[in-house]
Amino acid sequence: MAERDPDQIITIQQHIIEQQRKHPTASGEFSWLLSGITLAASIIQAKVRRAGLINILGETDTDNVHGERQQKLDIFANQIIERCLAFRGNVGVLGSEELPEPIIVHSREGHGKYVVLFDPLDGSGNIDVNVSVGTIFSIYERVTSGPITDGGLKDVLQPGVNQLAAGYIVYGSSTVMAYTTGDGVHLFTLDPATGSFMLADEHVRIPENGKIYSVNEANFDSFPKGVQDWIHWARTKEAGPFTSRYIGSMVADVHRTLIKGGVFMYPATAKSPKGKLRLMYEANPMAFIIEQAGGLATDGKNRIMERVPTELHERTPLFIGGKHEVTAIMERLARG
Ligand code: P6P
Repeated sequence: MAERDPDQIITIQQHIIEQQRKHPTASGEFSWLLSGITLAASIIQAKVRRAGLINILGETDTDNVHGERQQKLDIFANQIIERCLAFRGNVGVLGSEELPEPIIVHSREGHGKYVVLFDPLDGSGNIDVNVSVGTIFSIYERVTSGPITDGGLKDVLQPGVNQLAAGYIVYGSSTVMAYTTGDGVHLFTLDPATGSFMLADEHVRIPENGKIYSVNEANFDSFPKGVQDWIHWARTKEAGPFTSRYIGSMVADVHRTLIKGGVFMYPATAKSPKGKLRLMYEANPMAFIIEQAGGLATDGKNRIMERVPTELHERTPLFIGGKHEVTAIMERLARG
C-alpha cells in the first residue's frame, strides 16, 4: 500500500470514500451509512463523557431481552443509533441488543438494502464506575428483496462471513473507532475540538505471540477442562509467563488484545452454559476485526464467522485473539 505523507490529515469520511473507490461496484451509499454510525458515536460519547454531571447514570426500571437491568445510557445510546441510521434511506433492518425484535425501517422507496446489528453500549454495567464502554456494529446486505414480511429475520440471521463491514467505538481515555470492510483494520481517534474522527493507524495487525490473557477467572471452576489446562500452562515460566488483564467491557478487552496481542475469552460457564456473549452483535463484528488483523475468533471448536445463527440474541462461547494463543486453546479443548 502506498505510504501516506505523515503530514496528511485524513478523516474517517475521507478514508471510507478511499476504501469505497477500491470497490468499483460500491455505491456512495455505504459511506453514507457509515457516516451515520460516526455521527451516533460522536453524540453518544458526548453523553458518556458527561455521565457524572447530568442525570444519565444509573439504572432504569426495565430489563432487556436478556433479563439484564438496562442502564439509562443503554437506552439513550440505542435511541441515538436508531435515529442516526433509520433516516439514512438505505437501511432496511436494525437489530439491537436492547430490543427484543428487529426494527423494520420504512422509507419512501420501501426498505433500504442494508442490515445493521449493534450493541449500543457494551459494558454498560461499568458506566457508573467510569470504566471504558463501547458501541459495536455489524453491517450486512439484505438477502431478501421487496417488502419485509418475516419481521426481518431472514435478513438478520446471516453468518458472520456475510458481513460487509464491522467495527466498534471504545469510549475510553480517548474515543477510538475501529472499522473494517474486509480490507484491513483501521483506527481513528475522535478530535473533541472538531468532532472529527482522525486516522490514527491503518492496516493494524495483532501482535503474534502476545503474553496477555483476558478472562473472568471467578468462573474458572466451571470452565471446560481444556481452558483450565491452558490457563494453568499460561501461568508457568515456560509459557512466558503471561499476565492477566480483565476490564469487564468486551469492547475494551478486545481493543487491548488487538493492540497488545494475546487472547480474550468468555468460555461456557455454569451460569452461561452457551457462553455469555452474543453472536450477532458482539462476537461476529469483533471476529471480523480480529481476523482482518491476522488473528482468530472461535467458539472453541468452530470459526465464529461460520456459525449459522438461529436467533438474533443467541449467545456463544468466544475465544478471540492471536492465532497462536487461540489455536493452542482449541487444541487443548479438542483433547477433552
Ligand atoms: P462478566 C458486559 O456486560 C459484557 O456483556 C461484556 O462487555 C463483557 O466482556 C462481559 O459482559 C463481562 O461479563 O460475567 O465477566 O461480568
